[in-house]
Amino acid sequence: MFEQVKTILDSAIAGGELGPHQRIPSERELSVALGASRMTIRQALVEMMAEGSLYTRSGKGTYVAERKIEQPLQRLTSFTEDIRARGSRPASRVLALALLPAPLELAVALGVRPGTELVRLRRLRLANDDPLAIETSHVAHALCPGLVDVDFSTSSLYETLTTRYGLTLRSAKQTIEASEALPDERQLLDLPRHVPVLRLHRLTFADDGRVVEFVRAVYRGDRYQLQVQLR
Ligand code: 16G
Repeated sequence: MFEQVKTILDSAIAGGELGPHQRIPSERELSVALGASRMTIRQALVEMMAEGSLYTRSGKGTYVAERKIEQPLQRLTSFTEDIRARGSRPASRVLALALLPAPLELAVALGVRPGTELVRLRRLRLANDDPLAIETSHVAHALCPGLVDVDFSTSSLYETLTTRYGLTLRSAKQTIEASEALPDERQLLDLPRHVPVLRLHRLTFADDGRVVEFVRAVYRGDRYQLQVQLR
């Protein structure tokens, strides 16, 4: 029975009858309208909250969440491209942009000697001013001298690497894990309690096979959906 209630609500959201940030009817109203017990309604709502299609505001009711951002995994895309593709406005809050000598782990990942100068760019990524992800990118400074002077609040890293430094980004190796958010990540992402995050690591390669970028990213689990086509 609760699966049926979920299906009805899911289709109302998919069909646009219930739009993002719209308050849904109360448990009591839904119970009357759908002829299901309040316990059944609650079970459906709890599951939909866990899936990220609904959220609550304490004391104010239950609301429809924004549609998740679909990141296709078969193509190498940037955050800017993913956000623009859904008609939203990408931006960043630059949390750090500095040079650092490569510690061993990063040196191994990027295929450079430990101590090699790297650019480290840590950004809070926003779509229509909503925080969605924290990304920490590392690029060998020799590949992109002057990158530390770029204003990344509006610029795209991939566009900059391509147009200013002539690097053609060709492929990437990415790992994805579910995880709990750390307190500072939770705060930056404005993450509701109990919502998990996705941790992504990406090694991005140029067309000549060189590693260009090593990224550690934390994405809001309630706002992201990773899609892959299996053949
Ligand atoms: C994506 C990439 C990231 C890259 C960024 C560039 C992950 C998992 N993926 O988010 O590696 O640095 O795009 O975005 O982090 P930009 O060109 O909009 O700056």
